[in-house]
Amino acid sequence: MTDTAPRFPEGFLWGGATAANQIEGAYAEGGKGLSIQDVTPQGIMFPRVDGPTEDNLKLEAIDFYHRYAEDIALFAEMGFKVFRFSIAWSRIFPLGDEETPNEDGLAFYDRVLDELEKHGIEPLITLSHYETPLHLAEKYDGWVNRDLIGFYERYARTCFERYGDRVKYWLTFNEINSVLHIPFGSGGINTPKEQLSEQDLYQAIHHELVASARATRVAKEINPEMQIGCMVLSMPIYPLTPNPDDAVAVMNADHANLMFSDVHVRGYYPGYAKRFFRENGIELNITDQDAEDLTNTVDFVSFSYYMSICESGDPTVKADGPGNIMGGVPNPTLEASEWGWQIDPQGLRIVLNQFWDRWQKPLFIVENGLGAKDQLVEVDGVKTVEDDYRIAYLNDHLVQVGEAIADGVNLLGYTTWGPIDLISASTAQVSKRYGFIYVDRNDDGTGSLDRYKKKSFDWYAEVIRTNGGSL
Ligand code: BGP
Repeated sequence: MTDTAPRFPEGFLWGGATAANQIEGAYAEGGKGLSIQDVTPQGIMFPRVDGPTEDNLKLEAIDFYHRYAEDIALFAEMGFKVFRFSIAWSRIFPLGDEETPNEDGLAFYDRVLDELEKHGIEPLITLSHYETPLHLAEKYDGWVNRDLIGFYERYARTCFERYGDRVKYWLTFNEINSVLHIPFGSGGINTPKEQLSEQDLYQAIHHELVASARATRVAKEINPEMQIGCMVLSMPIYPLTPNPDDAVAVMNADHANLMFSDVHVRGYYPGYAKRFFRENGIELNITDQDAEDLTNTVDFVSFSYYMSICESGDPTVKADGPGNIMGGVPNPTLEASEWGWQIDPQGLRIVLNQFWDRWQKPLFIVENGLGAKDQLVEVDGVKTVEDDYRIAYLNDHLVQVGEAIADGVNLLGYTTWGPIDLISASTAQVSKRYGFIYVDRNDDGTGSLDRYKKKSFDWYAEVIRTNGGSL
């Protein structure tokens, strides 16, 4: 590569990413069953309640269910090449364990795909994005129960058969490693976290890994052109000091997360995982069929990236920074967002190199962005948000993505998180905004739901138009 070569390859997939429960609303329309999101009005990190309540903003969200055509047209105006969204499992199988899918739910995603096709936007679909059907959580304790493998396989097969000739890129589970910290939100595990044994947690993880691999096998049977990826929450972990104890702590913390992609890419549990199970009295029930299923490895590895953390081998050092769902020690050299997420553009280059070196599989950044409290203002009679802070965050991160590509990393694309304001997963509020498009909705549920372009809208359109040349 010469200095003048473009940093982003031709055909690079620029776009944005969302999840059904954070945009669709219409929680009880079209035959949809309840999902775990419908009973977590405070966000996925908080305890559940008994049923849907009025204070749960996700029940209406930003009404994408009815406004998808208008929203996709705005994405097209920015020049999106790809749009990541999830299918709400409980729209297709309202309870999760029934045999026949709900046609109304399937037809909704046909319409979304029609609209994307009209604008030449490639879909990227997440099959399970923190949206386990509530019935599966309540009756089976979510992924702790082996039966979920079969239910998920049926759901995945239904989606592949219906959409497999028009959708190339699929992700099996959003941020699959987050189940370590949010067992209900991520794995539909109804047993409260404090009462959940490590044995049950890792058995649940094993079931998800097998289900993911089975989905990959089924997809290839239906249409070998389909590309299946795993999706992990990524976070570079730095030693807090040069003390080797801290470096070992980093290695262990890395392993806890890397295991998920290692199994997805290699098709078996790595040695460090077996040691962890052995030393912690975890005896996984792995059948011969499971071991065989796991050999159906992924085509690419996708991940979210928001922040980095530090780790220390000193047990007296305080872990858990504010707003940090994955634990870790705050980095004294970095600034943080209003929610305590430490901003580290170079960390993205580090993760890209680490993942590429480790797996030599194409990578896909499927979430990155800045949650901020935006102020709607009027400029020349037009309502907008002057979100220079968001432009700076994204620009800095994309410069590092360019560096990683120059390092030789094979990267398929980049989708910002929440190209349109949506309901935040951790807070369940709308005021933690990520979008290029402002949605007039407030945390108290008021607002017209009208859409307005922010300053970053034109900025991102230019980045895409120049294939990164304007960065
Ligand atoms: C990821 C999730 C998303 C999303 C994002 C931002 O963990 O995959 O669903 O919401 O984080 O987090 P938050 O909405 O809490 O700001």
